Amino acid sequence: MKKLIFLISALTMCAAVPMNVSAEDCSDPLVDGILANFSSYDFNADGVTDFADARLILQYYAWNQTGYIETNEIDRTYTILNDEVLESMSEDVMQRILATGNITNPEWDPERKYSGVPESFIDGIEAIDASYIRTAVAMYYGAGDTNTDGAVDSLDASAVLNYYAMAQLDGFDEEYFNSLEREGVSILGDYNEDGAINSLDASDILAHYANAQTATAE
Ligand SMILES: [Ca+2]
Ligand SMILES: [Ca+2]
Ligand SMILES: [Ca+2]
Ligand SMILES: [Ca+2]
Repeated sequence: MKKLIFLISALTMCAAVPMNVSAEDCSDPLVDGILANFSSYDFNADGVTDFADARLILQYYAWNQTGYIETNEIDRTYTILNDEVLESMSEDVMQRILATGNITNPEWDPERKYSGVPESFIDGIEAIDASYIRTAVAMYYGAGDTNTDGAVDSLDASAVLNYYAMAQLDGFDEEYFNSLEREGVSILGDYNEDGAINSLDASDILAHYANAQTATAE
């Protein structure tokens, strides 16, 4: 259980995951470095670098933590690692992760390296590396593009509404909680940056989309 708590706390560290993803709010040389070489973090080689690639880092980390590579057993407390993600982990993916996935590493700024985070949680491929990649992905696509397809449009608005409706009604079921859709909305869904993800964001996204359509038509 201790490991899980660290995993979650690493994901919510400000330096790694700002709620507000504009560049001025979280300029970080490590994030800048990822953005400068963005395609080399496409660990599953599907042509895009997105939150799924950040998850692969978490998966790799969980495997190391639980000895999966040795024993073929998975600690199911890492519920974010669903079967679909597990199946996608091939030798090629691991090689790519080993090549570029260690964002915080022994060459990292020593002043920051030890500020509250144990060294052993930094030098290897860890949750904090996933956090940096997630932050870079969020900055690359920007607020509102919850499905990271490069457009802020009606698909994003309906994903936000779906998230909001579920949060209001029954809460998130396990499948939705583990989904990339939920992850994308939770990170990029606060389009109007008021600290909440709700129908206002959906309507602002639709307004943005309508304006963009009008601008294109003119
Ligand atoms: Ca990818
Ligand atoms: Ca690291
Ligand atoms: Ca989108
Ligand atoms: Ca909002």
